Amino acid sequence: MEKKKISIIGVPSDYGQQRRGVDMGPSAMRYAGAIERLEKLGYDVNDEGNVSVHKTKKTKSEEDKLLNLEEVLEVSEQLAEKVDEVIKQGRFPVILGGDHSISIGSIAGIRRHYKNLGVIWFDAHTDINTPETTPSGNIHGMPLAVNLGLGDERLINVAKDAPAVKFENVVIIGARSIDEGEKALIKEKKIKIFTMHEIDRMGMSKVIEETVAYLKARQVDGVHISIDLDALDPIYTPGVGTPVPGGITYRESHLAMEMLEEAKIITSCEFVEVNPILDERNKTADTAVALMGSLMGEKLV
Ligand code: EXY
Ligand code: MN
Ligand code: MN
Ligand code: MN
Repeated sequence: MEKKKISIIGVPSDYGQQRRGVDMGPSAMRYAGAIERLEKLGYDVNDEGNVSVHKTKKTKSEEDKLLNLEEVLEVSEQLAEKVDEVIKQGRFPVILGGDHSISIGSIAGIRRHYKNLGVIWFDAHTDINTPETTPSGNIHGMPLAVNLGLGDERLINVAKDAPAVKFENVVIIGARSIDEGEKALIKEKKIKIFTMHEIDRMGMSKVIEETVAYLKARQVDGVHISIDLDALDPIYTPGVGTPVPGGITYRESHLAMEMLEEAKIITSCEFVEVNPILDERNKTADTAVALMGSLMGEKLV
């Protein structure tokens, strides 16, 4: 039987936020054995290397509410092309970040191939701010909004020829730090969300069962999972730029990945916000790679 083909794409970008180090996330996950782990599962793994990220010297102009907009645009355009290319080759994209603003480019490239894409946003945050609601100007707090067609036109246009993700095709899991503007939008658009409260009450097993049933009922033709390592409690993933206490446990996150793999609905994935400078001996990258293994079919027995 022909091996399933995977392409690893590194995105060493830290432009979506202000803390140095997250641009080393791809290396940290490679050193944590991402490629070997997937090869051991029998996949044909192609490491496509990194999207080239230039340190541009652009000066910050006051009215630029969005920080590093030009740089994020440049990375996003390149990443969208690269992801588009690997999917055209029939390969499953595994994208390694970099801060969460890279999802503007990754999902832009993915969306070109699906009419009704589902998105699972596994994150302590909802990343659904617009320039009007952002408290920080950091674009890593906006990528879900941009993929829904909300926010700065230049960011939305990275996917100019692809349908926006539909509000009803999104499931957010793990949120526990949500800005007022984001809460209003989530309520207004009735976006499916399992905050830590729901996870505590229902248990992760029920949350994933409902997530899979919900997306299948939406008749999605693909599902992208965007895994922000800050979804887990900082005890397990200390190496993230915006840690929030009271997160998902190590086993809950693995159960989620194992159940999503069983459901056979995931068509692309990304692991973001791994910052080795803030980490403890590459613990966060190790956790990311272990989750990757579970998502891609590793069994405990
Ligand atoms: N909601 C806050 C903001 O928009 O600035 C914090 C965003 C953190 C985003 C991290 C990637 O999840
Ligand atoms: Mn350049
Ligand atoms: Mn995020
Ligand atoms: Mn986050």
